[in-house]
Amino acid sequence: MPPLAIVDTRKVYDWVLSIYVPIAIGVFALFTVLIVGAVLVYRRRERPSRRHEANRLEGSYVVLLTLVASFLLYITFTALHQDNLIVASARASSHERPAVTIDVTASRWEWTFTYPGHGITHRSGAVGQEPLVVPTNVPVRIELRSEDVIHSFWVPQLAFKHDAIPGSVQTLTLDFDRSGSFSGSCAEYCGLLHAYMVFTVEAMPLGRFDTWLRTGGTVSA
Ligand SMILES: [Cu+2]
Repeated sequence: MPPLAIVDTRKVYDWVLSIYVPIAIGVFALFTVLIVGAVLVYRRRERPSRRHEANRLEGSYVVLLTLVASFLLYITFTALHQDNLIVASARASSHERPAVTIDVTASRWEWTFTYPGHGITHRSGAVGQEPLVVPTNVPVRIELRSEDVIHSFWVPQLAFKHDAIPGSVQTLTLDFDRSGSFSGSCAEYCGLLHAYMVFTVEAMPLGRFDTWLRTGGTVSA
């Protein structure tokens, strides 16, 4: 069975979050104002109001909440669908021709980064601190494997996380959109030294990356 391709879907979920967050802040602000306002306005009233029902007002809450919830469900499922389409098209074609393929193997408790055909192997985790070196602004294919248990490849600053599952190869196509140094770690508890399973991503322009690759990883990253 060919490996499953997963492409970068951060932007899709960034968009969903950019809609959820303002709505959440708006609702929070509205109810804070209403509660505080009601406390201030009615604090002097000694006897409770004799009105028990406010059908029109309550009805409008229901309509409003239903509309907001339907809208959020709609955009969430649209994003999920888009995500599936991206994954499906990446699987079906090779239109995302990667600039480089890197084998990333997780094991207790280290990461091994191999650049096939270039004789470069870096290791990070309980054994040391060699970085995962990647070029920026080109598709980078990562073949993610695990030698023992489930681990998870996680780079928080890039908002990317994916499980490494024993017995299968997870093919990821990532686009690193900025240069720099980003810390990563294993995000799935995998045993005693799980906390030591950390690594650094060094993202650099393609030209510098090519030099690094040609010289067998000897130029300082
Ligand atoms: Cu792990």
